[in-house]
Formats: sequence, C-alpha cells, structure tokens
Amino acid sequence: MVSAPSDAPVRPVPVKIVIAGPFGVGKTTMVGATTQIEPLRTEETLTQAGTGVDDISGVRDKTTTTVAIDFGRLDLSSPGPSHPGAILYLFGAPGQDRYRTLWDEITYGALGILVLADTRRLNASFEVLDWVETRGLPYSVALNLFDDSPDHSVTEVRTALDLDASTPLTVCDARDSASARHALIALVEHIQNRVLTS
Ligand SMILES: Nc1nc2c(ncn2[C@@H]2O[C@H](COP(=O)(O)OP(=O)(O)O)[C@@H](O)[C@H]2O)c(=O)[nH]1
Ligand SMILES: [Mg+2]
Repeated sequence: MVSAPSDAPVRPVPVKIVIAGPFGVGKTTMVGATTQIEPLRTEETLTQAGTGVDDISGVRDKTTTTVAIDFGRLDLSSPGPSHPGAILYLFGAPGQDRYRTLWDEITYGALGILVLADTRRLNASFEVLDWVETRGLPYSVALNLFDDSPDHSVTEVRTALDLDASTPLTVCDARDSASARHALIALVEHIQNRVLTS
C-alpha cells in the first residue's frame, strides 16, 4: 500500500452526527448555537391538533416544534479550541415519538448520536435512549441545564439513565456555542475511540 506523503494536506473528515432527545430539550437550540452556516430549520407553530398526541408536559411555554429536521455544519478543523480534522454535519431530529420512522432514516450514514437530556424530566429521555441502543451507533449524552434544573450530580444522572461507564456524559447549555461544541467534541472523541478499539 502506498502511503500519502507526510506533508500532504490533511483533509477534514466529514462526520454526520444526529442530535436526538425529547421534545423541548434544546436540539434546535444546539444546532443553531453551533452551526457555522445558516441553520436549516423546519419549525411549525404548535396547534391544538397536537393536544393529547404529543407529550408537552414540562415544556408548556414552547410555541413551535421541529417537524422534519434541523441541519447545521460545524468545522472542528478551524482554528480555536477544536477537534482536529472533522467537519460535523449536524442533524437535529424531531422530538415526538410519532417521528420514530424519521429517526431511523435520519441516522442513515451517521457516525454517532448525541442524546440531549433534561434533568427536570429525565424519564422523557428513556424512549430515545432505548431507540439509540437499537441503532448500535456510538452515542453520548449531554444534560442541557435550564434555570430551574434540579441539582443532580452527574453520577446520579448516569445511574438514573442506566448509562454504561464508557458512555460520555457532559453538562451543557445548548444556547452557548462553546458549551454545546464541547458536548459535540466529547461525542467525536468517543466515536474515534470506538473506531480505534474495534
Ligand atoms: N434556559 C434555557 N433555555 C433553553 C436551553 N436550551 C433551549 N432552551 C429553550 O428551550 C426551548 C426549547 O428548545 P428547542 O431547541 O426548541 O427544543 P427541541 O424541541 O429539542 O428542538 C426554547 O425556547 C429554547 O430557547 C438552555 O440551555 N437553557
Ligand atoms: Mg426542535
């Protein structure tokens, strides 16, 4: 096999990442905070038609919902606190359970999944985590902190979500680009480790 000359430019690797999690957990916010291109958003106003169909408990103030995907791009090979060589293509999934078929389609070609969780309603993440387990892809969990989030330790949350010791668990503010980026980098490093050890 002929190896590339050592001075050849290193091409950034495109990495497809899916951001999953229950309705109102901050997926659209995270894509918007991290993308370096204009985010694609497919938000619609919540209507009475969703009453009794979609579980909006705990997110009563929310007025819009993602009906297809959010899309953004984050180049982690650019200068600054970065992860070398990866360009992330971010796909935010819609939260409602009824989009499960779409969740399967969105993960096509993805290298990893970031599951956002909200400590005010951790049980809302169980269904997403069960689904993520079935996909067999590397995943990590990020706790998106809200002003009234209860003060649980990371260890308590890890136990409550029944996470494997190797699954990265970070804490973030999805509105803050550096914080959200940190959660994504933890996932990229986890993907790299999985690739190197498999
Ligand atoms: N206080 C606070 N609000 C947030 C945070 N992340 C998201 N939000 C707000 O929570 C609401 C739901 O977020 P959104 O991104 O639409 O959730 P999605 O359904 O998962 O896409 C929006 O009004 C956001 O502005 C956060 O870290 N802290
Ligand atoms: Mg959304």
